[in-house]
Amino acid sequence: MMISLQTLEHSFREMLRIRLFEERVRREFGKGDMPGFVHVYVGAEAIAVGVCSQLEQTDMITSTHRGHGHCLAKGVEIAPMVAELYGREAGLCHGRGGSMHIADFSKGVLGANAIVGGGIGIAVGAALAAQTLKDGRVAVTFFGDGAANQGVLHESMNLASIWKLPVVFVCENNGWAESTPASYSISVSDVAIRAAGYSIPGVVVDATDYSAMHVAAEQAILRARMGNGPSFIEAKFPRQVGHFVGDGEAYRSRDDRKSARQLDVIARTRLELESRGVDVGAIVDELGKLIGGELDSAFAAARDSKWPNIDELESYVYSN
Ligand SMILES: Cc1ncc(C[n+]2csc(CCOP(=O)(O)OP(=O)(O)O)c2C)c(N)n1
Repeated sequence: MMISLQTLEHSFREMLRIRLFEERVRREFGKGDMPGFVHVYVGAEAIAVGVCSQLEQTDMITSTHRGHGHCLAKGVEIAPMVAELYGREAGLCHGRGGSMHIADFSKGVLGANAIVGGGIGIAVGAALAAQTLKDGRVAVTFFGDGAANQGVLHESMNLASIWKLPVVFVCENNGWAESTPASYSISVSDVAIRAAGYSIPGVVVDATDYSAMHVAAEQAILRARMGNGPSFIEAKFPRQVGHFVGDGEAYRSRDDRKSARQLDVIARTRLELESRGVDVGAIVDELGKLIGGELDSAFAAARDSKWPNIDELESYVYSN
């Protein structure tokens, strides 16, 4: 599957931006002053970018505990995201959320969610709102293979199907739910098979192949946009890093971890671009400086910025 060189190069830049962000988060987390647990999106970049680069700003997404990549791909700005990671008032959620609860309604990000599967029903509700208002928006929900075994997915797929809601279900199957292998916990070879049980088209995509991911997302988004109802994409890739930053993965063999790292979408896309004549080294240098500089100032500013006032602990937690 070939997509235009321009699209591939643009998407590579977006994926690299996420990778640079996450690598920095991993390093900075090690310093010990970032509160809570952090789960990075390393290795899954093609999924967020393949989908979100084809959405409008007004389209809506729901995300997971591993949500930085979704936010960045949907246009959320780096500095207030980093301030949120540090729990500061300048953060997107005024520091009330942290890594696992970043939301930015102005960009259509209805929230990361620490409840596994928690975003699925919200996206279906958002799709119902769009259908009722006839405003042409679509909703996308990202969730993991672990979340695929949650009841809410099945109720959501059924409702989305009978009402032909403009929603795309995107299962990010990295082979693991914390320390539980998908091969143990999922009753079918491919989660996408389950979509047929709800008369929803389901496809399996190799998420280390950017072009394949882009094309699958394009078809599903178009179908939703045209009013033809939901689709299900199972994007498969091997988990390259621990479940959370600091996870030693004692439950996983060295060989498995090594082979996962060899199937990296950034490296694969780089080779594809080079074979089509692009000077990728120049892009890597350019973005390294540009995003590196942006990250330097975002992390410095976040660490220097003010904590929320304890008297306002409950502000922004509930709507007025
Ligand atoms: C309802 C619920 N059950 C359990 C947990 C604890 N937990 C956090 S992440 C996780 C694994 C999720 O796996 P998956 O959905 O495959 O996403 P991944 O971390 O692999 O991206 C679990 C069990 C939780 N946060 N919420």
